[in-house]
Parts: sequence; C-alpha cells; structure tokens
Amino acid sequence: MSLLDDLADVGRAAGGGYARHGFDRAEAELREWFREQAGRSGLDVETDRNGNLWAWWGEPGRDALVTGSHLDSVPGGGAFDGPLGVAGALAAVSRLRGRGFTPARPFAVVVFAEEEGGRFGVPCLGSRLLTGALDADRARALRDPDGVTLAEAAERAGVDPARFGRDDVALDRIGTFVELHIEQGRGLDVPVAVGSTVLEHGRWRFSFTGQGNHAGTTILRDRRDPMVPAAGTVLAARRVASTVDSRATVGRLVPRPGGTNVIPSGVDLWLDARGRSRDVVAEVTAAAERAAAAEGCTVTVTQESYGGTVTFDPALRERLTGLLDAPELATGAGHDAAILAAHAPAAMLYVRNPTGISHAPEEFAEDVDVEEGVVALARALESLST
Ligand code: HGY
Ligand code: MN
Ligand code: MN
Ligand code: MN
Repeated sequence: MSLLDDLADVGRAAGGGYARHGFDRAEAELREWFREQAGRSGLDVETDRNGNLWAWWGEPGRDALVTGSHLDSVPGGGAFDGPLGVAGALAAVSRLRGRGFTPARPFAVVVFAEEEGGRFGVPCLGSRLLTGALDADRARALRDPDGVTLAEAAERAGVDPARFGRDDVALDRIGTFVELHIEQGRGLDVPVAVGSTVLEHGRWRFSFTGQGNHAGTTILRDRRDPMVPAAGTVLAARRVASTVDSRATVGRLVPRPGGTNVIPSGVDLWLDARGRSRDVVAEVTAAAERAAAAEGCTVTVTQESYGGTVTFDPALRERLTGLLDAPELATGAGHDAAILAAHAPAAMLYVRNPTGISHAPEEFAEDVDVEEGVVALARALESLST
C-alpha cells in the first residue's frame, strides 16, 4: 500500500481519477518510480525494444517466471487498475527476498506499455508489439487525440520506434506469466480469485461525414448533420448488445470541428464491444449505414483492435486454485496476460474490489485484501519458481 501511496499524486486527471497514458509525462514519472523501487529490491531494470520495462532478479534467461502488469490508466481511471499488479509484484519480491528466498529459475517483474490504449487507441499495445500481434508500421503511425504519432511520443520518451516489433528474445524468455490485478466487475466475496477466461472483445471506429454549416441559417431539410446518425448508432449499439447479451460501449465521440453553433462536418465515435462483438458490430454497422443514408451522410467503419476469448492454462489454473484455495473468475476485462497466453502459460490473480466499479475514480480495494493478494502472489511465485 505504501508503494501505491507513492503514486497517489502522479498524473491526476482534472475531472477526477488519473490520466497516465503511453509515453506521456505522467507515465514517465511512473517509469522512474518503478526503476527506483525495482533497484531497491535488487532488480536490474531494462527497457525492451517496444518500451516495456523488465526488472530482472538475477540473470535474464529462458523459461523465466514473469509477473507484473501496467502503470498506464484509462482517462479518469482508478488508482488500482495496473499499479496494483506492479506494486504487488514488487512487494511480493520483497517478501520473498526477506525470507531469504532466491528463485531457482530466471525471474522478472514486467511493466507493459500502454495497456489501456488510452492515448493511441490500441489496448495491450506493448504486449501486442512484443508478440507481433500488432504490426510495427501500423503502431508507429497511430496518433493520439492531438495528432501526435506513437513514433514521435516514443522517441521523446527515449524509446526508438524503429526497433518496434516482435521480440523473439523476450518471448523466448517468458516461461510463465502471472498478473495480479484488481477485480473490475460485480465483485468477489473472497479476497483473491484465479482468472479463468477473458471475454473476446474489439474496438471499431465509426467515422461519419456530412456537411458543416451554420446552426442558425441552415433549415433542417438542407442539413447533412453527421451527429444525427452518430447518435442513432449509439442507441443501436445498446439495442443490439441487449439482444445478444453482449457489452457495447461508446465512451468516446468526437464531433469536428466541435462548435456549439456549428453543424459538424464529421463525427467520429469508437465502439468497444465484448462478447460476440463481431455479430454486434455487423448489426450496428448496418444501422449506422441506414442512419447515415437517411441524413445524406456517409460512414466508414474501421476495426482498431480485436482479441478472441482467452482461456488461461488449465494446469496452471488448477495448481493456483489448489495452492491458494481460491475460486476461479471469468472476466470481461482485457489484460496483457491474455495476449501472452498464446505464447506461454499465463495466469491472473484478482483482488476483491467491493465497489464493483473500475475504469473510474471509485475503483477500490481494502488494504487487507491487497495484502492477501500480495501474499497469494508471493506464494504462487515461490511455488512456480522451483
Ligand atoms: O479494456 C480493458 O478491458 C482493459 O482494462 N484494458
Ligand atoms: Mn483497465
Ligand atoms: Mn488493467
Ligand atoms: Mn457568425
């Protein structure tokens, strides 16, 4: 908890919560904090070709036991999503060292870059680059809301974007990955649970184009107002998702140019869909096209990210639920562990969040549950590192 307290004032967002995004200033402070804390625990920190941080306990090597998470947040995010897994990993290492334990296999604490995709739009950016799931050229060209490319932002943060790409050395080293994370859904009635599955999910960008015009002099029948089909698309997303028991969210909608007395020339919105997301996006796209045509507008739909449902390694899950006497938990939240699961046995440990709220300032975990989470992680790491 003291490690988390260190971060309490880093990257506070004006509207509440945190704004800590890939390669921005707040995240640079967090990286500095991590380097310092890891150094105190006797770990050697290096930055990989994709901007992920690796703190090694002893020599780097193949078949390593790796734990960690991310430090970036969603816009207005809570204090625990990401940092709990990083601070928890450092605390678990301190506990193990304090007991004179030394791992019998290579061991690292990792911090993945831009897990939330809160700045450049692609979630699990660092782990997707590492595994080759995201094309390096596409990554370099990603732009943030101010038009800054990932290449420029990485460069400014001291990470050479020319080196982005699948990292076979890192992949070869990852033997087992365990991520500690705050629970983000309806809540657990026990302090710790073991992850079973991560729900499939994707992100699509809907770009509506109409005709910018004057709010006062343009009579309705002369309008081609892209905000109208955009609004219809938001409602269609909710309607479609409710019919197929999916989860569809439009958390970001940007009119251009964005003047109160200006009919927008264009409107972009992003659909985050989880669970049968491709069925959802197909139906929502049809609704968007109908709504756009009715208003004399056009719409283009672009898939920005997609990941299928991931089931974590059954043997590893069995071992952890037995060792920790903890239940399993399926989740709708995406994680770097789910990206890595295609390459090595991966597992997640969730810490109770009594609010059932996440990706918002109310996200919370009791000290005693965080402590239980760290103890559980330390036991898991000890058991897995022999
Ligand atoms: O969006 C997610 O599910 C995760 O928090 N990145
Ligand atoms: Mn998150
Ligand atoms: Mn997270
Ligand atoms: Mn005027």
